[in-house]
Amino acid sequence: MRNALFPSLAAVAALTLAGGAQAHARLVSSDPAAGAKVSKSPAMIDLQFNERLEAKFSGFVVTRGGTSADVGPVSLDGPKGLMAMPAKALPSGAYLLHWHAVTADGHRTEGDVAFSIR
Ligand SMILES: [Cu+2]
Repeated sequence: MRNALFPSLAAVAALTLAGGAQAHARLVSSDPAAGAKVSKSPAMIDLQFNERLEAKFSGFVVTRGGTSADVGPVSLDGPKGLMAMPAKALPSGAYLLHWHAVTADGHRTEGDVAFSIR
């Protein structure tokens, strides 16, 4: 019994680890970049990931001082990217972008990008 059970559990664990590590979306780059101090409101906000995204379940919100900024709607920018335009020029200040991304395996990751406009 023990001999039969052990290999199958090990196989499941190995598959789970391998699949998860390969398929989780990780942020590769953003525009504005994390920590950037840009001189004027960006015309477009763009994020690029290492994996293909599920459009329906991926997106981001932008806030300034805890209040949501008028950015969006968010759409795909290629299979691995998300983009959105501010409805109008964003005022000076510190912004926090919070993204969430779901890949084909259904795994969800999320993170933040802080930037500021001078
Ligand atoms: Cu995954």
